[in-house]
Amino acid sequence: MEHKTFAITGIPVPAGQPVPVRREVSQWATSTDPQDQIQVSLFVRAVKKMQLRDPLKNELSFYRIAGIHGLPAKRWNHAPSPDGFYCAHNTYQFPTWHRPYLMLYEQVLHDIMVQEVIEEGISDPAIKATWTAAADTWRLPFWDWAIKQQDTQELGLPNLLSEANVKILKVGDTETEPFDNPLYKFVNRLPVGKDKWEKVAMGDPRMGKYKIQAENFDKSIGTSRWAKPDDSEWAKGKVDNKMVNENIKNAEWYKKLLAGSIADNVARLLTDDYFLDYNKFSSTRYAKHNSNGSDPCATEWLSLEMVHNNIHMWVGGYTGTSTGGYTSDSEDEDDEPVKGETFDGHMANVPVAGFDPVFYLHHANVDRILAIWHFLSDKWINPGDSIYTEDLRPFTKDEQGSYHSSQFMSDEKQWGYTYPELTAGATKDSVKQRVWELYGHPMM
Ligand code: TYR
Repeated sequence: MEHKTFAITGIPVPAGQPVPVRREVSQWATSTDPQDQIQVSLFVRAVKKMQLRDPLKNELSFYRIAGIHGLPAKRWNHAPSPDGFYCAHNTYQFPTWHRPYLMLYEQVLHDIMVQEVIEEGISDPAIKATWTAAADTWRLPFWDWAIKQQDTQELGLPNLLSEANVKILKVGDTETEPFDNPLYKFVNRLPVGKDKWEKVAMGDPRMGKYKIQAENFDKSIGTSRWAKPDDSEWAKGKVDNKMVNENIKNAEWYKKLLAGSIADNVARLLTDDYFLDYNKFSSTRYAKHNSNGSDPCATEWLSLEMVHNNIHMWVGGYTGTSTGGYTSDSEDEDDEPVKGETFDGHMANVPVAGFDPVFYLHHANVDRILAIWHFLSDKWINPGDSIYTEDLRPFTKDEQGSYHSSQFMSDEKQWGYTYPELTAGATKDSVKQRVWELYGHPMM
């Protein structure tokens, strides 16, 4: 090998400790536990530092990692050029491709916490040890969009994902300070000279060749949610989280194939019917191949990917005419969907979805549902299927260019993380009970 590739191994589990847990973001961010508060500060600061890395020089910058998913459709990690985009959608690789993608994001953030935030910011050895221990047990939080958030007591985004400014601990301190929230939106910058930044469009020609699918994303230097692409503020990135929250609350399934609340559908995905077959559970591909009428039953349409698709649209925003959508000033729940208004946002478009920082917390919840399903079903991809051993490009497990494959992706604990429901001592009964408590009885 001429070049070393990036070894995605998961964050090491600290010696003698249980496998660390990916936490539900709204509980974690409002926790009064000192270690949680340190972790929130480290996480927010690390995301910010990653966003400020030079996208032209650093493959581990936020721009380049986000760009693995879709645009700029550039080679990453010496992998062969993507055939279109690297990301896997409408295929049975959908859940397993996104698993090492999140592990990469998590691992890079952990490295930034330890090597930059702590190393540069703390000199006192005892405080440094406390903050390092917090970083080593930190794992990427998940946004459970099916339940009411701890801080708002409503369905929708938690404050950590919706506020432009957040209060976090000062580095190495027990006092808080206000911080420009990198999870609210991502603004793409290039360093030009010492301390000077130039803001560049996410699809700037200097970033490489690609085809734009949705209009006006080549003009955006900041990510948007429910914005109007012809609005003067579009380029900066306009975020309307009230619209995100209303759409999540209304759960008007954008393809009208699903019905019921988000929780209903998550509960249904975690029932016996779905424990028989990985394909049926995992991807929209199944419905495409197996439905034989215009009104197939829910079990043919409902898949993990289908629920996930709808969340993308409700966070990003989409045009009211075809699908139904609600304006932020509509107080009345019974309001008719807006007609003829054009909304858009990064999360609603595959080529640019990874640029919105909410993407990774959304996908952590998708990954969690996958982990719970695997625990309850003991199923995985059929070893006879070709995707079982196929390379999950561009993700390598060592520095010699060996790719991850779906075959070895089933046990998240082996990769150094788990979820609250699946910690030591969990049994199928305890997990089913917990699913029941969280999501209720599936709609009949
Ligand atoms: N394209 C998907 C749909 O139409 C939604 C989606 C958007 C999925 C962005 C993934 C993504 O990254 O259902």
